[in-house]
This record gives sequence, C-alpha cells and structure tokens, in this order.
Amino acid sequence: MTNLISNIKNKSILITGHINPDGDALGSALAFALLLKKEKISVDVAFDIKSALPSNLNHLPFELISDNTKEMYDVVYVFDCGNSSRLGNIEKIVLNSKHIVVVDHHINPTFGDLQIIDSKAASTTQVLFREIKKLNLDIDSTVATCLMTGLITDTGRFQYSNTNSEVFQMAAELMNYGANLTLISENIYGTLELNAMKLQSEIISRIEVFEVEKLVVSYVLQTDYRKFKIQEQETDFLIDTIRLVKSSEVALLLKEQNDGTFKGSLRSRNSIDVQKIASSFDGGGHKAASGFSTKLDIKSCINKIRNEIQRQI
Ligand SMILES: [Mn+2]
Repeated sequence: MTNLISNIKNKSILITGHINPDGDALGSALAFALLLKKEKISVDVAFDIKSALPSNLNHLPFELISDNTKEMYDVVYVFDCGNSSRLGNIEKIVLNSKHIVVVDHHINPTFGDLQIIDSKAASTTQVLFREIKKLNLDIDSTVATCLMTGLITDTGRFQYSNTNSEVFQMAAELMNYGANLTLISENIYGTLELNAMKLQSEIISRIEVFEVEKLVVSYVLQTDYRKFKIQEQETDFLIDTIRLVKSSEVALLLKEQNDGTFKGSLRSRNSIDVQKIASSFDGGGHKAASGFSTKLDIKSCINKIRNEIQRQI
C-alpha cells in the first residue's frame, strides 16, 4: 500500500480504534467509514465497547458500528490507538489480518504495516483530514461533523496547549464543509443529565489538593454508579471539573472498576508531563492528558503519583 486507500477495492475491510472509543477514535473511524462507503467500498466498523457508547457523542453515525466481525480481514484501519493491546477484544482480529494501517497522533505506535502518524497533531481526525484532502475525497456535512468532533474533544474545545493555527484552519474548513458545531457543542458540553450533575457535586466534595505537587485528586466508586444511576462512560466530563482548581498543575481522577481495580485519568496544565506518569503504570496518552489502570488502592496510587511529580519538579 502506498497511500491510505490504494489497492483496497474488493478487499475485506475493518475499521476500528481504541477500546471504549472517545470522540476522536469514533470521529476518525466513522468519518473514514462514510468516505469509503461513498466510494462504494463496503466496510465493517467495530470497537471493543465494554458497556455502551457515550450518549453525548450520539450525534455521530453510531448505526455504522456493528458486532458482526470476521476472524480476519484483508485490510484493517486502526484509528487513535498507539498500542495494539488498547484494541481490547478486537486486537486478535487486527493482528490476524493481512494489512494493518494505523492512523494516529500518539507517540511511536508499536504495530501496523503502514503508519500515518503525527505525534504533534492535535487529534487523529487532524491526521486523517490531511490524508483525505491529499486524496481529494468528498467531505460532506456528516463527515465534517465526525472530524470536528475529534478535533473539539481532543483540544478540549480549542483550549488545550495542542491548539494551534492549523487546528483553527481545519475547523474553519470543516465549517465550510457543513460541520454542525452547535449540535456537537450542545451534545458534548452544553447539556448534562441531572443525575450526572448530582454525581459531580459528590466528586467535588471529595476533592483533595496536595500543595507541594500542585495535584488535585478525586475519585468515583462503583457504589456511586449505582447510587446516581449512571454508567461509567457518561462520567468523562468529571476530570474537566476537578482540573479547574486554580492552585493545581496536575489533576487525577480515579474510577473504580467492577473488579475493584482503578482507572486513572491525568491532566496537566503546564510543564508536568503526565504521559511519563501514566507510563510508570504502563498507561499512555499525551503530555497534557493521559490514562492508566492500576491494582493499587487510592492512597497508594496517589502516593505513587506524588512521587512521580516530585521527580519532575
Ligand atoms: Mn486522540
């Protein structure tokens, strides 16, 4: 393969991305699926979705996603996933397949025959957008809305330090293609279920700040999901709430899993590299936003992160 879509006619094709896909993984994968469909190329789209897709992303064409996958494909496209282990139960299908194309903005992907990567890009949808333009594929308003969703979510609506002039340029072009900014913004940032707001108030009341490390921490327990009748995938906004604490440089939100382990989300405001901290737990991400899993309890986990921050300050 020489480019993103060379020699794919009459081949079996799977489009996927990281486990529990976010706005960028879904936005890039679904945009690409729509573009191939327009070229009369049939594709399967599948992800490892542990419970359900987040409802605040349901403006995306979720109907393209199915669980009917083959055991292997001629070509697999993987979006927004730097490590094949992050594919979850799709990993085996991907690694069994003949050609793997990885489109991503994480550092050093560990797999893929063709890697279209820019670790400096703000989102995977940005990396994909450049390719689409090179190939002169026809971007309609639905494709533009998918691409814009990844751009908006991965830049924290144009606020994170990865937001540069190319990001705004792409956003402007997507508006010209008919991206529905109001729909995206209302769905992701402008509305919140009442139970989610009540959970938020509980999480705020648990905030602890560690002054030396300028670290703000809170946590969600399994009992919270039951008490507030909310699913974990509806709680991604909580990290943005706790990172607001003004004296903090790093924010940590721990979410208890079914098996009693924790998933951690990290955000950094400035010089602290949270990707390095996450990798000390075998997690990953970017300098300003990363995630990891751990078997440590809350207290030990916080202590480990405080130590990691101290090594950087
Ligand atoms: Mn991304």
